Amino acid sequence: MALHIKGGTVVNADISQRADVLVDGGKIVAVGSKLDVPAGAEAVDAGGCYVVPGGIDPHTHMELPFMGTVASEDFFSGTTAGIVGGTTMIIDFVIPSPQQDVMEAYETWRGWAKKAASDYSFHVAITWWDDTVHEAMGKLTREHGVNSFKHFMAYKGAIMADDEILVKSFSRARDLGALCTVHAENGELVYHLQQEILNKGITGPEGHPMSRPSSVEGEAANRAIRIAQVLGVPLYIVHNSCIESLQAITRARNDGQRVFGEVLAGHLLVDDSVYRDPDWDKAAAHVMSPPFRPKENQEALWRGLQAGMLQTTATDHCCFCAPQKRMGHNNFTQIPNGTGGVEDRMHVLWHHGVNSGRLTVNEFVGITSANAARIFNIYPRKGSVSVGADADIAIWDPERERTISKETHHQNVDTNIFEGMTVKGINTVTISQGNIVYQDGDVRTVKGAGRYVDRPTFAPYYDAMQKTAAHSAPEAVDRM
Ligand code: URQ
Ligand code: ZN
Ligand code: ZN
Repeated sequence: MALHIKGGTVVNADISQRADVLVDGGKIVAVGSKLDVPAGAEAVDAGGCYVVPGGIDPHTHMELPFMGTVASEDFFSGTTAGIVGGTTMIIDFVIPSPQQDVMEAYETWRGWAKKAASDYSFHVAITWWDDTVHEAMGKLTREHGVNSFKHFMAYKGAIMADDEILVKSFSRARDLGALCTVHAENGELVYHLQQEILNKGITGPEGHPMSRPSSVEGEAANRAIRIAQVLGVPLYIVHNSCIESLQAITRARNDGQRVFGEVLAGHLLVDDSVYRDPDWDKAAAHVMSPPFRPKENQEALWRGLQAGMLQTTATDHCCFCAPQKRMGHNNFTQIPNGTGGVEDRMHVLWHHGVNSGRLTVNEFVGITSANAARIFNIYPRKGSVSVGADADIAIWDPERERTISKETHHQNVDTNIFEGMTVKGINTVTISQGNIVYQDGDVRTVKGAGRYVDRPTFAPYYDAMQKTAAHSAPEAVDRM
């Protein structure tokens, strides 16, 4: 059925305009005034509200098997929660276990995601290396629309990629025209600090941030940046949480290196005082990596967004309920790492970003949708309210308020890191593939309606990068 969205102001990352929008066949077919509306089209009154691209969350982990358990949010409940909050696409992660066939892992995750209510795509993690991994990366880019490969520099003894894997995988990704992404924490240092802290008898959640100081993140961010620079491959650093990693990105970008930075809504608004909560469950509920940081880091991250040094926002939505978190009751290193946020990301970013004057409405669209679409090469199909784009749209009422709570959220988790936060400016309607899937509290998501989104590689781009890399590589010197 066609939709006629009337009386709103269309806000894209580049421009705002008072315009109506016509949707048909799952696509946006017209934007403007006096549209030729087909008989039977459903009218949607957007009077006085903004009409923005549906959000893209480029970092989620629905039903992730991790640290001896499985994340409590699955692809249907998680994409439903996202839709309630205005997000109409997620990019999740295929994370093969070391020695697991990469294509087998990819097919497994594809199976899990079939229940999704909105569109989705996958970064594929490189957690080990041999010729089969090399081959799989080629197959994934050529035949399965994967253009980004993830590397966990943390999680020693599990999924950690050491420098040898980084170098081999980054080189392969470059040659394939794919992007490299990293979780930047020095896993060796984390492991060492964890043992030292446990040996001091500190076993509670307060030990978690102690074992992952921001210098551990800054080192890994800079190391990944330097490896990418030498090899001539663009780099995307996920969940930057601190000043040190932001400084590493800023230096690289000021040097003209192609480095992108992501920041989580949680890291912008939650500080490390949560780990000092005397209630074990409340402190453990906030155990995620990198950890929430001391207050000065939040303001620096906001400035990084405003300055364009950080381009995307995400949630790293990876949920574990109290019984799961209690697996680490006697040892904080065994508390499953992860927190939620997919439902609240856009709401808290509007309230604390736009209402505060930090961001324009156009910049809000950039950091919640358009920039991720551009970086991962699905723009303007996604991230834009324009003719030919997918009809993934949120109608945004800047006056509407809500108070965030685990009691009322749609996320399948028993805590909310934004608990009690009142926000002003939320979506009243969410449209996915041209269908109204949420309206004023009425959730109309359909299990399995989501589609896998292919993301083409960037091959032509890399020729220039390689020439640049060759130019900047240190001159070979004759060794005496
Ligand atoms: O590290 C990640 O991004 C995954 C395993 C989610 N958990 C987390 O603590 N961030
Ligand atoms: Zn991570
Ligand atoms: Zn993650």
